[in-house]
Amino acid sequence: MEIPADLGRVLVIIPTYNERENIERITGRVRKAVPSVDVLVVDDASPDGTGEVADAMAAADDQVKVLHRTGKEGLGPAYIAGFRWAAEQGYDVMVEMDADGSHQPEELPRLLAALEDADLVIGARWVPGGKVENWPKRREALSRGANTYARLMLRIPLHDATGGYRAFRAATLDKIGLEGVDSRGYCFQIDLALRALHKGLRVVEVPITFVERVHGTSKMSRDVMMEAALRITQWGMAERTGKQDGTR
Ligand SMILES: Nc1nc2c(ncn2[C@@H]2O[C@H](COP(=O)(O)OP(=O)(O)O)[C@@H](O)[C@H]2O)c(=O)[nH]1
Ligand SMILES: [Mg+2]
Repeated sequence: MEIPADLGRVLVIIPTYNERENIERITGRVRKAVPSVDVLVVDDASPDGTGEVADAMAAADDQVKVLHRTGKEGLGPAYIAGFRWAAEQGYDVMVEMDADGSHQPEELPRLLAALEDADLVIGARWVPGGKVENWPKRREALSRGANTYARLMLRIPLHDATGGYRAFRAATLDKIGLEGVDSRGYCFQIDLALRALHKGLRVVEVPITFVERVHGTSKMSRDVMMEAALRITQWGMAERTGKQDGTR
């Protein structure tokens, strides 16, 4: 399927940590679903050899690139490195996508179509038409709870602020400014959405079907959850007391 030509050059950024069994399949699906887009794998020196698998794909396909980082630093720093690389290469749209098949490449044309009238498009689970498949009840409750807390605490009109299937215009990332972003885990997603809203940018949610991974394991951890809970609370308090740090 093809995508709106006026959006310009699109890069799908896939962060990986131990995704050896997933990375070829997801990259192949992206290349097949939307042949005009390029793929960048950002690997944090995965011990399982994901980086080497990605290198082999890049050697065989000009539209696949790899960024190797020296160690596991979390999702946020991996995406920031990917965004910087994309900006240097002159891409116009940066897409975030998980490696594990949870985000379906076949839905990408719909996200990109919505970007025609938006600055940031978030693929959302917790909106009418959004779905999750095979997610344990516990994970669903956690995600719904975190999103409700974020919506109320931060007074934002989003239902899936933690969602990690997204399309940004390059100009959106420029306006947000990534210098002050130091969120590491999933609260990185909330951080960027909040910054975009505070800049008055158009943030739109599009329903997606999120499919739980079959291979490999989740990197969700207690630390990641604590970081998100603490940050949401801090940002919410800062908003209420008028002590925003100026970047938001
Ligand atoms: N480069 C990099 N990728 C990561 C890191 N943590 C998670 N990821 C990737 O981010 C995506 C989402 O992580 P996942 O473990 O599936 O989270 P979940 O879906 O919330 O359980 C996957 O592609 C992971 O490989 C990290 O520290 N560095
Ligand atoms: Mg996952």
